[in-house]
Amino acid sequence: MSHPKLLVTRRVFPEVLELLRERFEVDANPADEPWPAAALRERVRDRDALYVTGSDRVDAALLEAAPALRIVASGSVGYNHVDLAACGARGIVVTNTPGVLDEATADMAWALLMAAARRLSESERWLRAGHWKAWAWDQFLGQDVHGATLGIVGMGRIGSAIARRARGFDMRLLYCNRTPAPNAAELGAQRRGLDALLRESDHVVLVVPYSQQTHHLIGARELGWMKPGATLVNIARGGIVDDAALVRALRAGRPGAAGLDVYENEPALDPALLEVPNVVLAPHLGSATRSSRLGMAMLAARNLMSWAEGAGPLTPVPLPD
Ligand code: 8YV
Repeated sequence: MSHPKLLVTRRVFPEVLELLRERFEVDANPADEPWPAAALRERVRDRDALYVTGSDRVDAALLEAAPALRIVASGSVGYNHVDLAACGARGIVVTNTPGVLDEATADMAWALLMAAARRLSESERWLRAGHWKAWAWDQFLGQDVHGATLGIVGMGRIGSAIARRARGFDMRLLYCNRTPAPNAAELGAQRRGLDALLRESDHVVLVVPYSQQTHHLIGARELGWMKPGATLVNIARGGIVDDAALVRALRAGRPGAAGLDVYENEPALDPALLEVPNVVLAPHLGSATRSSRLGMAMLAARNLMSWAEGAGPLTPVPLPD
């Protein structure tokens, strides 16, 4: 029996490709740069399955070009890059990779929070530029993290992992969710509306999925609710924060600092962000540890393998009716 045809959109770990080749006839992009849209549409034409990352758009135009497509496996927990309604309408299964990246992403939220609150990037740039001539009492004074109030917008799996780490810093914990988090009492977290959370928190971490409802959830008005000197961390998705408004707010010192892993229009971020000193910038590294990325890549592959064996996908994304 012939194997189903699979398209892999970017370079992936060799052991993952090896596994996929056991069950699929694979056409794999050997490069990190995605194929141009027209080339991708051409390559997907006869494919039964598609292996993508969270940085590849699977939109109606692509699905239109793939009449045989039955499954899209994404190596990401987020799935806002996949047109779920169009997949549902065509009976295409979509899978993501929940769970395997929670801890690494929570670590990254803390790395950005600490670096931003204690001005690590800014002071390192200054030091490397040869400006350090003498120690001074008030050089690069940052914000206390220990004993401060941490606001988590989105208390899901990753938000909870961030919250657990806050205990070691003796922090007061607030969270914002559409519904009460079942583990809030165990985490010692109190629920607030977004407005109150932003007003009360010294440090705010955004961990909500991107959707039409969360587009520009944090804009000029919301940034204005934050305490002067507060820290804002976004490890969720670009587009949840209005980047242009954030640049203006950082220049005005409210918030005092930001740590960003994700951006609108990634990887072409707003050049103004590069000019603002009080922001720590990372190139979408939230899940970037070897064990976490390999775990995600393997789970995406195992979803495809399980589907190809007729056992159904392991971690399907619920599709709209
Ligand atoms: C991925 C992510 O690295 O899982 C997600 O949703 O944002 C990251 O962990 C990114 O989407 C590339 O696939």
